[in-house]
Amino acid sequence: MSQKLELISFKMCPFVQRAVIVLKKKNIDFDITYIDISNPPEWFKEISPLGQVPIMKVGDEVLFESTVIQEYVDEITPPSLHPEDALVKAKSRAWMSFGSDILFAMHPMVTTPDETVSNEKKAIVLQKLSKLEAVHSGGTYFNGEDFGMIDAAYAPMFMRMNFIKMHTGVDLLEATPKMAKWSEALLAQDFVQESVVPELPMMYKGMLKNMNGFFATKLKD
Ligand SMILES: N[C@@H](CCC(=O)N[C@@H](CS)C(=O)NCC(=O)O)C(=O)O
Repeated sequence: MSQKLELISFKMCPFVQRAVIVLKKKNIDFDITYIDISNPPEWFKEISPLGQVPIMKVGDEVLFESTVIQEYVDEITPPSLHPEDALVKAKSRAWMSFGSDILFAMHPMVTTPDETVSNEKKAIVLQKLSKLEAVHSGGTYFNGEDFGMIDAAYAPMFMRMNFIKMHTGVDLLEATPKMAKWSEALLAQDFVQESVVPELPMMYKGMLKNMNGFFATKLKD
């Protein structure tokens, strides 16, 4: 690799974390710059096409969209973390995209003050998890015993589900045992634990409290 990669991040963002996991799993040296996404600097607004993190600077070029960044990092640092078989790889990519929909339902589930809306979002999350349960290999990771790109895409979601369980007692994985086992295997990996700032569990609790949504009423102590 000729140039050092630079990831632009927001500490709480699960999408940025996907790319960080791939970079760490592959032992790639990279820079990370944190911004406050609710008050982004001018230089960020100028270079981020959607005004979202993650973006990745590659020399003078800018990449956006977490899974695209994941794929780019994987492609320039062979061997790939994707399965070799084209069909298995295509299916993995489809289920990676499915994971983004779960993250998009989880955020309003915990932040809306409206109990009915929160319950509706929770039902969406649980229904999607049961679909995922049906297609999971039953092995340590999604496709079997090898950690892959799809595992990097889902680990940030499981980390946040674990924070929710830890801080509110709500266990989103209680009806999906393969998901619970998968989560445990992913969260035990050093490169997953080291893909976030150490204070993230407390930041997540602070976010639940500050957003004052329905899940704030469930916070322990
Ligand atoms: N589809 C995007 C989603 C990224 C995303 O939603 N990032 C959030 C932070 S976690 C963001 O930048 N939000 C600011 C905004 O949408 O204005 C991806 O996968 O990279």
